[in-house]
Amino acid sequence: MRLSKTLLVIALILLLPGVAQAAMSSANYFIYADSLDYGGSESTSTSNNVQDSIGGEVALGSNTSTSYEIKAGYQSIEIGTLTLNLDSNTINFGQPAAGVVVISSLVATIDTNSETGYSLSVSSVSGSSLTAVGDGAVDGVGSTEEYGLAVSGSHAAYVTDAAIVANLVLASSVTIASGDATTLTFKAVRSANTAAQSYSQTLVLTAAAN
Ligand SMILES: [Ca+2]
Repeated sequence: MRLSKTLLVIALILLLPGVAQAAMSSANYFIYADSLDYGGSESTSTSNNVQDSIGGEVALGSNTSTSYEIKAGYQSIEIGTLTLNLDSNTINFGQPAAGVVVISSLVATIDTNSETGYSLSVSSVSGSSLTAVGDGAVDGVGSTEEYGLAVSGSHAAYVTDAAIVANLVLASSVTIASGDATTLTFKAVRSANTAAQSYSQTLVLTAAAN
C-alpha cells in the first residue's frame, strides 16, 4: 500500500511540467517559452547577464543531427526573427510619353535568423495597370504597351522582366540573411494607342521564413 502512494506522487511530478510548458498568447502578449520551476533569477554585472532556473527541466541544451537541431528547455530556445524593410512604399511613373520606357525602383531588405532562409514574394495584386509584359522585356518593341517587374540582388529569383502576379517569387535564400537587399525595378511603356486614364496598382509583398 505504501509503495502505491509513492508511485503516484512521482507520476504527478513528472506530468506537471508538461502541462505548464506551452506557448501562450493573448491580444497583447506572446510568451513563446516558459518553464515551471521552483527557483531562478536574472543576475547581471557590467560584462555579463545570466538567467538561471532551478528544477523543472531535464535533458536541456542543444542536440543536433545532420537534419535537425533541438534546443531543449526554455533557456535554450531562441525565437526566430524575420524583418522586411522597404525604402519606399510608393512608385509613381508620372505621365510617360509613348514608346518611352519608364522605370522606378525600391529596395526590399530582409534580415532573418532562419537557418533555412526566407522567401520574398508578391502575395496579392489589385487595381489597374498597363498590359503585362509577355516576352520577358519591357522595351516597347513592336509599339506595344508593357508593364513588368525586374529584380536584382544576390538572391533575386529571376533575370527577366516579369508580369506582376500573385505568388510571384521575387527573392529567396536558403541560409541566414543579414541585410539581404533585393532591388525591385518596376518598368512600364505605353503605346500611342494606350487608353488615356489613371492606372493604379496595389501590391502586397510578403517575406516568410522557409
Ligand atoms: Ca517587349
